[in-house]
Amino acid sequence: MPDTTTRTTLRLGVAGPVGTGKSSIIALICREMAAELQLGVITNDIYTDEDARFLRSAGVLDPERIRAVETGACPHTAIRDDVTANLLAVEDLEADFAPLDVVLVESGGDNLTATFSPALVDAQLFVLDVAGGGDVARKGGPGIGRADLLVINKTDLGPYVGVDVPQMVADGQAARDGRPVIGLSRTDRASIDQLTGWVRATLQSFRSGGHVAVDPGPMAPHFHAEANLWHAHDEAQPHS
Ligand SMILES: Nc1nc2c(ncn2[C@@H]2O[C@H](COP(=O)(O)OP(=O)(O)O)[C@@H](O)[C@H]2O)c(=O)[nH]1
Ligand SMILES: [Mg+2]
Repeated sequence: MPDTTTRTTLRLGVAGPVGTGKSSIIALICREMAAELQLGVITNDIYTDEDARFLRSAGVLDPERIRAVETGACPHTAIRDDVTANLLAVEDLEADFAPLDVVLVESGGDNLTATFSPALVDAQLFVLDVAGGGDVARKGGPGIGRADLLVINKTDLGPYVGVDVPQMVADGQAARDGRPVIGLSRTDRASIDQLTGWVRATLQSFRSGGHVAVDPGPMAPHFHAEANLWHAHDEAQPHS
């Protein structure tokens, strides 16, 4: 478990499937909050540093504060089973730019059920998008059910993809036992304010000792085409 008694930098994970808007949300938080908070970013790409390059080119943060961890074929492993490379990257960034308020860690996003280990992040948000279909929120899973925040992104696309956004948000809420859900769009100012308000409140609660890092739980068994093997990732059977 991270030592939250001596750290003042909140490590915030952003997980969710590819294309749901993780990099965009990190860019949004940087754009909205960089004047108020000292921020850093770690990305987890499979073979490239594409997410880091996208974020640097967005011009919302000093490019030096954005670093990529290249994770190989299994990005969920690097945020869950063996977090060493990520932890070193986070610690280096925190040391180089001390004192940071928040380090955002983007997951590689290879799997609907991949979540962060509490050994790496203090809090995590899980991102779904409206374009992925209204029924995804109902499917549950560790990230949807137990991440600190569920973001249902791209609500502006609802009318174009035939998704009832309020229903999708309600389904997310039903899966979460009272944990927060935000329906987000980069075109909806009120939703952006909700997101930055959540980041602010989570940092405050982390620093006052009121926040406990939770493990959303192991990911679902899944298939690795390259290894031609099924894996069940859990504590008893770590990834090899
Ligand atoms: N319509 C719409 N598109 C969005 C929104 N946020 C992100 N996107 C788009 O979704 C695509 C994937 O975003 P990205 O941040 O790269 O997703 P990631 O793979 O989860 O990091 C990009 O084309 C973004 O421009 C939004 O609020 N509304
Ligand atoms: Mg990305």
